Amino acid sequence: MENLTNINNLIDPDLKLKENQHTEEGEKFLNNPIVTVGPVTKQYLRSVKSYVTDGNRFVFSDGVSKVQISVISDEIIRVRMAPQGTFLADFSYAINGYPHKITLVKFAEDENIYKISTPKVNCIITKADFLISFTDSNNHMMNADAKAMHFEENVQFGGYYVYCSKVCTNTEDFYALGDKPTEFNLRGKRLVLWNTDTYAFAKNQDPLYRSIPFYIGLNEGKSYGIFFDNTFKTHFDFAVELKDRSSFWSDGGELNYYYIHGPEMMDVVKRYSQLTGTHQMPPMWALGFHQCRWSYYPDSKVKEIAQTFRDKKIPCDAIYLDIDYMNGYRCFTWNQRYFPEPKKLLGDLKDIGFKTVVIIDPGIKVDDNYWVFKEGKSNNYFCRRSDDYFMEGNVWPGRCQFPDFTNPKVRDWWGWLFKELLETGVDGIWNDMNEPAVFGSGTFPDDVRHNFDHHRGSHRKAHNVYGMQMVRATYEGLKKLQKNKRPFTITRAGYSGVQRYSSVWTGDNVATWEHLKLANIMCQRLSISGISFCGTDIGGFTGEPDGELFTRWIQLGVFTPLMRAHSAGDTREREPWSFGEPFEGICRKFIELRYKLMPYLYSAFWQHYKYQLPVVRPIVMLESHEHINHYREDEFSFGDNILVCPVLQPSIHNRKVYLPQGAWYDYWTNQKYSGGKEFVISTPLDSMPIFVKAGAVIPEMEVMQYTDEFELEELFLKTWFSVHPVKSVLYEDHGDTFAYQQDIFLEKTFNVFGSNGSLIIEQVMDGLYTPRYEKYRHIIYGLPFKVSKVLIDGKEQKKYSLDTRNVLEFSSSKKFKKIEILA
Ligand code: MIG
Repeated sequence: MENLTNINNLIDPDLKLKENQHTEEGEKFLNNPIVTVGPVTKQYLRSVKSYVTDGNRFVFSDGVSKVQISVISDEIIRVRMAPQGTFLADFSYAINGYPHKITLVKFAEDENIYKISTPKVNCIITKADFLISFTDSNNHMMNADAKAMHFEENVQFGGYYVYCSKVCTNTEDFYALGDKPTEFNLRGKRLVLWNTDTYAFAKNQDPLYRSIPFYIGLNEGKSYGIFFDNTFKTHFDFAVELKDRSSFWSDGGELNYYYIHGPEMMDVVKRYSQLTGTHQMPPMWALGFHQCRWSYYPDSKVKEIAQTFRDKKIPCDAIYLDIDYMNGYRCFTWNQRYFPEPKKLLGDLKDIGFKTVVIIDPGIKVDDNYWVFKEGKSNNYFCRRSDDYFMEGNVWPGRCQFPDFTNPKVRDWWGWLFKELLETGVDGIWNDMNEPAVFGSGTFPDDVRHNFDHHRGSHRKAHNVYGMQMVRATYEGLKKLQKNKRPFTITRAGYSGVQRYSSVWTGDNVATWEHLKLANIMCQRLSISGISFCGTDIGGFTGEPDGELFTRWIQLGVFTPLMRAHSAGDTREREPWSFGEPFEGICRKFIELRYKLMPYLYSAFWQHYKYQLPVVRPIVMLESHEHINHYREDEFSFGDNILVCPVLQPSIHNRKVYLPQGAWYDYWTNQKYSGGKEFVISTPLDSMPIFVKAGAVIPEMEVMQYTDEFELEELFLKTWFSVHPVKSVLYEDHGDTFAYQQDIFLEKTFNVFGSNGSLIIEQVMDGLYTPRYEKYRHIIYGLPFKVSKVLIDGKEQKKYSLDTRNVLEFSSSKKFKKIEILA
């Protein structure tokens, strides 16, 4: 398989690039032959002639074109270009709000430049050639235009192709951009964002299902981000055309981007999340194990699968119904033959602790006897072509029409359609095919019109947000209908900001070891692209995994925020027991681990929601200054304190694992490591490399078969000794309501301090929630001394145990303030 980035090397950057807009169904590889035509027609900004200022906004003009530069916060600067001097209406589906933290904006000018400064960033505009660059407060260059911004008229549709081209140094690397199935470091790649249904996608295939026009540049240990908020088909080139250039451009819309300052990569991601929002707290059950299949039917089969989980004592919270539960694939209906009594079925599943998630696609069957079609038709809710014909296309139900989810009225209508499903007992909604996918043609033709929240546009403009607006309609509908209960949604397509409404999965992957590696990379990439709540089809959607591959995938899945096994209907059975022993037992052990770690994962989610920290954090984000880390893509940090390295190859007995600087403990053996280098770790099939940061307090719960199986009597707090102070967070709330947004939550911080003869654990509590359990069971590892005394809030605790490995155990009240363990 050829990586077409090489072919792209040959293209002269100043020639117009043309490509076919749509991928044929089934077409696999970085498809669209790129044809070069015609002479240069691009117009570049010329020298700056004048400017006006308006508070924190500055508009510069070359006489015709205008550029607006706005200070969004001390660390975020927005740039917009109007080729003919008129800006488009300012509207964005991605932006959730501005951080509003502007300390002081200064404006200065000399012979050659204008300079807009905040305490953190300078934006410099050269007068002679209109080049824009960004430096930090020490005047260190972070990001600079290589050429003036430019544009090219689109005669057919109106508007402009818009281009921005940046200097790229030979030490600069690139990250993020959503779901690309390629190396983690994007330097040397040219990529396109155009949501595409890509069944059995291949490594390097581009584009896939989601469009996240946000990337991170990392140069000499310093990071910045560019968020190109443009919903048209966008293009990114990271030193492909020219080794000293990175560029981004779009087939339409405004050249509108945010420069996001770091210098830490974590800061860039946090600030991107401040702009585009984070996930809400998911219902706790959604962090459990999910079992999916295309499709489980009839109802007896669904019950049998669910019951087998219980019989075999393999924890599971959710089971999915794929398209066959519907009547002729009509959304919001039930197949009478396979599911004659859906309410009873869902009730029975609920009785044994199962939540049920059902699929809903965007295509609505053209059928005048079908209420959803009738309502949509009579209210004029379906998409139309340029000359007002309906947009019709074939998907699962046959001939379909498609709601225009970019119309707020349509979203509202769509939201209420879930009423009956919820009354029947459905707990979550799975949105598929929302790129949107159409059989044969791939997607809608370009001329289809959309409301775009009253900012009107053709499908060229609305395509990349269609799926996001569908799942938004779904999420908002569920939220209204369920009142105070948290909705659970999962979507395939999305645009920046989709995380506010949904979790995502990476689409139709393949049961190969290469795909297991891609699964790991893609979740890390999505995570630093603002989408923490993501997962992959565990086991691979198409193709047949063997027991070993499936087991290794379950192990990785424990550490992906969404843990869902799924498979296509033409594959053999694919449940955790399908491969027999020893695989079944090992899968159970790892799914149990997921449940043990639930309080930890839930706390990591809180840190995402509240502090914009991604749940999964790649090594390069932890240690950007080490150049070799720019290429690491296997190991990652799961929350603050756990580092994992999945096993990604068959029949290996050990693998190299890099541990970042500081002390680490092997989760299984408690062996201590001093990080900052690689270690060879043994990897028998029933294990995987998991390390805990020294000084961490990891909260764990007793294994349950589903997240609310019983009330906890105590919570385990596992602490690993450290001489350096370390802070850990434990977050608790109702698990399924929005009360946390009214301060009904409990955030606990544990501060651990160790020395030669003592270990001190302090607890600080914030919030109004009271968990039901009363006690902590403390387990302390790695103590370098013999314990002679344990004090809890100054009082001696006589009851404790020490095992032969010097592991200390004792109980305390959940309200303790200070524990002292003394030699
Ligand atoms: O055309 O609903 O990615 O997860 O099982 C295939 C059937 C449609 C594609 C999804 C997959 C799902 C399947 N769907």
